[in-house]
Amino acid sequence: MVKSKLKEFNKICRDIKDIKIQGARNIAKKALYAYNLIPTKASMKKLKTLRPTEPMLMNVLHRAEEGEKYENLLIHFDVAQKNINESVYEKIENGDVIMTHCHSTNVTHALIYSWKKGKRFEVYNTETRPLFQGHKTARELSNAKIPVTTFVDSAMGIMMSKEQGTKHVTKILVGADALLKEGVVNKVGSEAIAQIAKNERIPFYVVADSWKYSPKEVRLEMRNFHEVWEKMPSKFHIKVKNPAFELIKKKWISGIFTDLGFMRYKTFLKEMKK
Ligand code: RUB
Repeated sequence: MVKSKLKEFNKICRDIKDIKIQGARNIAKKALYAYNLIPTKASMKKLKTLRPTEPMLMNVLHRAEEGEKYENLLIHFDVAQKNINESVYEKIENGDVIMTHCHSTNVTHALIYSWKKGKRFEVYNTETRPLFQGHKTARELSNAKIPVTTFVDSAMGIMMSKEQGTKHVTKILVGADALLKEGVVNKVGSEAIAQIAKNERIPFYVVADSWKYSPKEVRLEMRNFHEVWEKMPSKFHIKVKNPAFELIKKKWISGIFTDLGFMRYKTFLKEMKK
């Protein structure tokens, strides 16, 4: 029994480290589950090293360490998502063309909820190289019968304007890894999207659990270049950069949907300071 728990614990750690478990919410939830399997100081230490740039992971582990019950912590994920779903539903209008980037559970769940509750819209999404999390987004939404069109990442300009047969995007919803004083950290490409959105006068919204807030700075994760160029011939000495995330400065953000409701980003930061 203990051996099988250890095996499961180690597998979760490997999967988080290898990005097989991805997205801030999934990582935090799975790490919490792993800690509940083996609630020792050593396992806490190990879990904290897996993705130190994810505040939600750190926040839930810290709460567990402080003695908050596993069941109560788990409830937070669902209650937060329920509140997010309601406020996203309120904002979506029939006929919207909603753009999203990467894969965010907070975003896909809110879109699926809104669709099931009767809102009719379509989604444009990026494929999100190099790991193609956009495929996961497209599959989830399509399974829920939401019309989806996937674009190559570099078509983000075309995606947002009315060119080459595309419709004009009416809203952008992206998830978040970290909610910081200066802005929001999310998948690389997010700030470029936010800047184009500003030019095109498209509202750019962030959808995220408030437990992604961090009062401290967060280092941005640089990932392995093999994700980008798997078998580079050894005769080449080409540097490859693979930044996974970037900061979207708060001036580009039109508003944020969290478990506290919909508000301007500045207001959200004030709430977090209370
Ligand atoms: C995932 C990503 C997601 C956020 C939010 O990047 O940038 O938008 O983590 O996700 P990666 P969620 O796949 O490289 O971890 O809403 O699921 O917490």
